[in-house]
Amino acid sequence: MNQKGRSENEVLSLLKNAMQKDTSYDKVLSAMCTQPHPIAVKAHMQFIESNMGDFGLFQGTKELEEKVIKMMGGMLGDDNACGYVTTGGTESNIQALRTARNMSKKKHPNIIVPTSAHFSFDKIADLLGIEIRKASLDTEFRVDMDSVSNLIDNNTIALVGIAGSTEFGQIDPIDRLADLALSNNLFLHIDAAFGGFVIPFLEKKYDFDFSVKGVTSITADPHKMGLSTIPAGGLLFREEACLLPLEIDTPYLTIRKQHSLAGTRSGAAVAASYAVMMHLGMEGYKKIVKRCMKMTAMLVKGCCDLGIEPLIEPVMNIVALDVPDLDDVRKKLRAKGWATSITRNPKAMRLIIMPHLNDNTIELFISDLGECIHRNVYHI
Ligand code: 0PR
Repeated sequence: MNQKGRSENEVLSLLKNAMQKDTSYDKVLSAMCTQPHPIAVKAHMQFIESNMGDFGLFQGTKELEEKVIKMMGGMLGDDNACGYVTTGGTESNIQALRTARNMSKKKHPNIIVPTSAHFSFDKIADLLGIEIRKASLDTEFRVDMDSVSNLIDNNTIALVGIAGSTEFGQIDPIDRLADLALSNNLFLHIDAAFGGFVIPFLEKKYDFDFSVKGVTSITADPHKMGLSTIPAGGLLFREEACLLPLEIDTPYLTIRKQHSLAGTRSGAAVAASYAVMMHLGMEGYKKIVKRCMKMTAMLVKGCCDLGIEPLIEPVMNIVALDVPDLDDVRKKLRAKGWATSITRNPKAMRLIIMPHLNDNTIELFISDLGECIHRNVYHI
């Protein structure tokens, strides 16, 4: 740090320079986050001082958090669900499995997740000392039920289903996982970090939430398709009792107990989530998802016209494309400003069609993709 402080203008100009190196979202097809809704930004600024780590001091924000959880519960099939606003999908997944572990009291616990599970589950295995068993997928990248059944043993404490997998946007057969969980007396956690704010608004209906008997907890993130600010994740439990194993005594705070993993945590993101959910309502999110799905269909059609097929018919606004010479094509696209991503197995181009995109961007991307591929053919 400098001995002498710099003027505000100087500092702001340093920030401006730094920001110029950040990628603007215009050509980003690799992100599950997006530009937050303007009302979320306003609310975030308004509550910038609020700390939910000591919510006795911030009763107003605490009430907003309760309302966010109530709205999310309603969206996810149980008005009476309980939980809290986390820092994101990783914290929600950690905390859900921490509850499962603490409730089970098994000495050598294991959990079964699909191989499509987000890497936060590998962090869970390491942090919580839980063995993580990976069930294989079917040809449509849903978890294979036989594989899950075969992995269950006396030390299994929980099953995990993904509703909106990170790489393929696929939804596991949650109803069948729930049957298996119920018959084996297991905790069932659903990772809908991305899909939580998408699936309820799709034309096609999927059973993936608390409306399915046997689902114990759900991760769903306002800071992804919820259009809130970062850091806003959501962790919901069907039963209030599931919060108890997370509680820790906090004798010197204005609150007696705390159940979050983070200590100090953002009240601003809580207010932002409340504001955007109140403002958009179910209808508003439905419109946003409809628009993203329309762009997704447009992208798939354009790619098919180029001879590039998706690995599966997209279930939500995530597309995995079978692009020849993938690494080379992605490099060329990057040189044209496009940020794309990949799936691991099989390796394909992964694109997420978020609300910050528009029809023109999709057309431009298809045209640039065509150019990059044809240039490859020409070189051969
Ligand atoms: N569960 C699922 C199904 C996810 O897709 C993700 C994140 C998480 C859990 C973890 O959520 P947090 O990152 O909020 O802890 N999926 C993306 C990923 O890690 C997130 C992302 C966001 C990636 C923005 C890129 C990006 O630019 O791949």
